[in-house]
Amino acid sequence: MSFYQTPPVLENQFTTDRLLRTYLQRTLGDALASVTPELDALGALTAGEMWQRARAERDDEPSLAQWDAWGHRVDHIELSHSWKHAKRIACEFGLVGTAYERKLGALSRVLQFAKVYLFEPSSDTYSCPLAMTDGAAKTLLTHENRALIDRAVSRLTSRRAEDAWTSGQWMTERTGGSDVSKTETVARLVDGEYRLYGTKWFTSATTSEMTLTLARPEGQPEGSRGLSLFYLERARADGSANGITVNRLKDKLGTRKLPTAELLLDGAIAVPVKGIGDGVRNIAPMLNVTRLWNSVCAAAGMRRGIALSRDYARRRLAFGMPLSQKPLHLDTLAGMQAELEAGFMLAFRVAELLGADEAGQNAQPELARLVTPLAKLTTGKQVVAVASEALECFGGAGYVEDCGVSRLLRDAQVLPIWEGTTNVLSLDTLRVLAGGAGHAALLEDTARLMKETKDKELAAVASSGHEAIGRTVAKAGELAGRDPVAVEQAARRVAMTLGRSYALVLLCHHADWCLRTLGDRRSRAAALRFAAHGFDLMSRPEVAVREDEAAMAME
Ligand code: UCC
Repeated sequence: MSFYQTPPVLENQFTTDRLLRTYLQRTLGDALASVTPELDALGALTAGEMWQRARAERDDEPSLAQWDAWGHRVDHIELSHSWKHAKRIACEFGLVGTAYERKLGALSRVLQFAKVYLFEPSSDTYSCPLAMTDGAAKTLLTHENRALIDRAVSRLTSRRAEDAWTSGQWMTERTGGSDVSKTETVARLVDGEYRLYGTKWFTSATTSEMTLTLARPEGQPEGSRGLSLFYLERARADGSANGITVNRLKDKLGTRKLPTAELLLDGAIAVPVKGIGDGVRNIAPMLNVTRLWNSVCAAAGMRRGIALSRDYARRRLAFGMPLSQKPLHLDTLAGMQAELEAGFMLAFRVAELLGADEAGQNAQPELARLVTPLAKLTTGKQVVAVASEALECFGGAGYVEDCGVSRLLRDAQVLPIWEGTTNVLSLDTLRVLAGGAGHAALLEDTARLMKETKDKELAAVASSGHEAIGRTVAKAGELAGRDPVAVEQAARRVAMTLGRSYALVLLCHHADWCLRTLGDRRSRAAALRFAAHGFDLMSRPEVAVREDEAAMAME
């Protein structure tokens, strides 16, 4: 009889996730019991119906109809079925709402992001509009714009799919996605209301009911301070388009279900969110929330790749035994799991800090400001590497579209790009190091975590992480004072060292808790393995060969 390989099976993604469960046991304590049924249900859905749908409907992509049969410009974007389905699930489980209901007080963000972590890999990137929706609600509340809060926030956080809105975040123009200060969109005051004119070059989830965007009111200076933050709705009160036309949908490597469009704004009516000027500073609350979503979604992508690879390793026989018994394959899976555990700790630490800040308990804004870009840039790189390994775990089958694994890699690749590339976030890290108390807060936090880590080996490894952070902060400060080119050149190594070292210290702390409380040694193994992968990238001498290197880079 011919051989046919059995495909991988996903079990309930909550009940089978040791990392998520031990983390929630430690952080939520007694409150975990009350939310377990909800997480259990979402874990079943994401492994079952949602995952099957995402695979079965992989060719069902959004489409744009610009004209109707009679020649009217309509710009109708038809969404994939899985997106319509995902909206209902997102509302039902309160993927955004959980954070604003605050039933778990300071830990509400942890619960919310546990849901996001379960939901994301089967959502066909519906997590993108949810991230921006969360960011928009947070931004409107931060700026205390009462009229806009009354208009939008209950819709953005609603658990009823019939009422719920999502939001866009329209920042990128042809002039650049990183250097937003060059934004060309103009805001013109016409009969007492602002109208926007310009082109938005990448608008994710273009079907959202509202958006936050940047434009330069006429007469305002160049640069990001002359920009203002605007709120606008996609349709006017009579249902007609709000001066928005869709030029085309982007043909992207991944996130194929996400309708990303180029838009023309031709008199779109918009409302300033927080007066005129300082648009970049005013949109920052949104950026920080979406960067956290990005980090958690990166961890979620790693987890899904590992869950599939692990199941497959038990089924796939080669050279006389299952892959799960092959030392080298186990070593590969262990390396992937170690990266996940560290990235997970980093991403969820940001969620803890945001939740604490929102609940007014033990708020550490300087630490949050520094570790948000660190988590995003660290996990964004990790997920691409881990997703690539996951494909390789399947051999040729992983490279074939209907296997369902290849999408993980294509979707992972956006995570180090949008919401700030690795280099832009590395420069943001330097900006934070130069400007505030972030590094002192980070060292204080790692010192505390280190002290609470009792296992000898874990404590020693945590201590190396703490020391690497201290050395790196000192080196960056010294370079900044002496040689601005050298510090910019080293920015990625600085940021990666801080991100990976902090992740290591957090993981050692968690592993120690697992060891002492549950007698479980697996996170300990993950911490030691992650340390062996390397966390201090600053050992390379900065200088001397700089000119040669610059020449070598370009030729
Ligand atoms: O990609 C996009 C949407 C995709 C969907 C997202 C879904 C994500 C999750 C889903 C997972 C599946 S929208 C485009 C995203 N674009 C970006 O992220 C922009 C990247 N570029 C930067 O971040 C740059 O660093 C800029 C734009 C911030 C640099 O601009 P400027 O003009 O040079 O900015 P400045 O002068 O450095 O900063 C202006 C002010 C400063 O404050 P003041 O005025 O008090 O000195 C900064 O400290 O803004 C402050 N600021 C911040 N504050 C800048 N960044 C931040 C921040 N992150 N937090 C707080």
